[in-house]
Amino acid sequence: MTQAFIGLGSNLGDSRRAVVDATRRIDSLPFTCVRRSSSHYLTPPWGLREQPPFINSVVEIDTFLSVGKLLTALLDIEREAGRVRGNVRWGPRALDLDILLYGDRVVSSAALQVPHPHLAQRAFVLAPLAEIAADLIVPGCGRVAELLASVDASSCRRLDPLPVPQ
Ligand code: A4P
Ligand code: MG
Repeated sequence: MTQAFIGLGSNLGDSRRAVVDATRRIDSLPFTCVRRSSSHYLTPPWGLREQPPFINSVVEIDTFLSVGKLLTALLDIEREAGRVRGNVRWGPRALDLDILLYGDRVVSSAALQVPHPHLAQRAFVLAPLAEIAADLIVPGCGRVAELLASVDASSCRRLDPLPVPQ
C-alpha cells in the first residue's frame, strides 16, 4: 500500500461542487481510500494570469494502485467531470487532478513526473497540503511547512466547508 497526495483544482463551472464530487470519486476507486482532505482554498491563477480564480484542495489517499494506474483513473475522473483538454498550458479547467506525491517515489517520464513539477513554488498546492501534512518531506525539496513558509500564500484564502444538504 502506498500513501499518496492528490491536488484538486477547478476554475470553470461549479468548482466547489466539482472538487467535492471528485474527492468522492477518488475514494470509490478500486483499492483506494481517502484518508484526509484539506479545506477548499480560493486561489489566484498561477502561470496564466488572465483567467478566473481557482478552488484548490489536496487529499491524502492510501492506494494499492500502481502510479500509472492511478494516473489513468484520475484522467478518467477529469474527463467525466467535463474536462476538455485545450492546448492552452495552465489554462482554465473544470477539474484538474495532479499526483503530487506517491510515497517517496521519484518518477520522471514524458507522461508522468512525481513529485509534481513546481509543487515547491505553488502556494495553491502548499497551503492545503500543509493543512493535512505539514511534516511531510517532499523528495528533493524538503519539509512541506518550510516550503510553505518560503512562498507568498497571503492571497490563498481558506474557505468554510460547504453546508451539508438537508
Ligand atoms: N502529468 C505529468 N505528471 C503528472 C502528475 N504528477 N499528475 C501529465 C498528473 N498528471 C501528470 O496535464 C497534462 C499531462 O500531464 C497529463 O495528461 C499527464 O500525463 P494537464 O493538467 O492537461 O496539463 P496542463 O494544465 O496543460 O499543464 P500542467 O503543467 O500539467 O498544468 P498544471 O501543473 O496542472 O497546472 N493556478 C491556481 N491557483 N490553481 C490551480 O490549480 N492549475 C494550473 C494547471 C495552472 N494554474 C493554477 C492551477
Ligand atoms: Mg494537471
